[in-house]
Amino acid sequence: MRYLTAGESHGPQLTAIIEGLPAQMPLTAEMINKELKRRQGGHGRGRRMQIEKDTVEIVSGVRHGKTLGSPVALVVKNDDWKHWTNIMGIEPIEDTDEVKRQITRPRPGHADLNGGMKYGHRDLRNVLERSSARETTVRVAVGAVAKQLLSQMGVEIVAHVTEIGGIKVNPESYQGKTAAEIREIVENDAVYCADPSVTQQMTDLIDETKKNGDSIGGTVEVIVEGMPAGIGSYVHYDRKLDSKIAAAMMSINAFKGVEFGIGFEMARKPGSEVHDEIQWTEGLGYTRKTNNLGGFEGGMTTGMPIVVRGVMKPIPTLYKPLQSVDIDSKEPFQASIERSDSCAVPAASIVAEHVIAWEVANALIEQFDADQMPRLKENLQNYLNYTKEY
Ligand code: EPS
Repeated sequence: MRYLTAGESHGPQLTAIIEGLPAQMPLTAEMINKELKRRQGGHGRGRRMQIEKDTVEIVSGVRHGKTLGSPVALVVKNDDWKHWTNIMGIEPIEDTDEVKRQITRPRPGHADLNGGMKYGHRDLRNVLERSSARETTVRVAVGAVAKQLLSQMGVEIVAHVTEIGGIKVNPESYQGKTAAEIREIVENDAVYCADPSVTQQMTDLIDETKKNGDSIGGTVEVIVEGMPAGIGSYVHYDRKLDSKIAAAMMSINAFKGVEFGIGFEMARKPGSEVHDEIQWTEGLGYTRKTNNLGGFEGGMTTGMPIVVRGVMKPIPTLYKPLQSVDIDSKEPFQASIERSDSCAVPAASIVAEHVIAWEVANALIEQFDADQMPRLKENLQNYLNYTKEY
């Protein structure tokens, strides 16, 4: 499967085209809208989220609630567009106030300066409109389609926030819980945290940060349950599924690092305390005593849950701006102030869940004959039976 997205943050709409979905998969806009709403939530979001009520329109590839096997096109309209029709107008405009309101003071940490140099833009709005995390809306819509495929295959995926600005969850609080149980907790939590005992501290810190005109980052974790062993490949670097997942995590705006299982802790432990011992039981097949490697060996799934975390830097748009340089005068100035969120880590956890859902669904589609949903399910079941007895 593959997909492409298009759209500027304050343009008329976001668009995605997905190619390669199996036919006969149930799909409705309602399934996608539920996820779009979750992405808009989470304590720390700014005023834009009160303007937008993201909903998707499926404009091709689906008939009477089921996929046709043809490309699926998704559209999410930007409600804010009505306030930006001049500044973001598609047609050429005269030298009006809008043209004079150019952005020439790049924000440190954003794509502004490097993007301006790359494409030769003197108005940095031409960069920030596309580099904005607004684009993640339509990637969540695409991921929601992938999640629909996963749910048909018995694969469950959930994301949760594990740290905000130094306040960490206690993993023992959700240890042993299934992805579905974690989802239940997260969906009722203000910062999408699976350990509600730290929620208040996190929301207080976000409020305090906002008051100071600052921003904070954090970490999110994605758990995928129900993946069979041997998905992905060890034979070539670009077929390793863990590397694709890592790339997907890094593709989320403001993400700077990824780890699987016990992650960077592996650097501090001997092999005997890292590798997951193998066992076999009648009915269950092969399992591991631990899951320190986060569900991957040799670029392939082990059959244990996939556990992957990503770190998000603090959002670079600050109400208390940092030092920058005006690209016209070359004089030192404070960076531009744009409306922004003080913390988008909870929202980013939803994005992480969806971009990883896409990679996992795509890996299943690549592994099995997947032109139509019933055959895909049958192939997966046969493969699961085979791996148990292998
Ligand atoms: C963003 C800036 C803010 C965020 C936006 C991402 O938008 P605006 O400039 O319109 O206030 O709200 O996020 C979204 C619109 C969204 O849907 O997540 C940025 O600069 O990246």
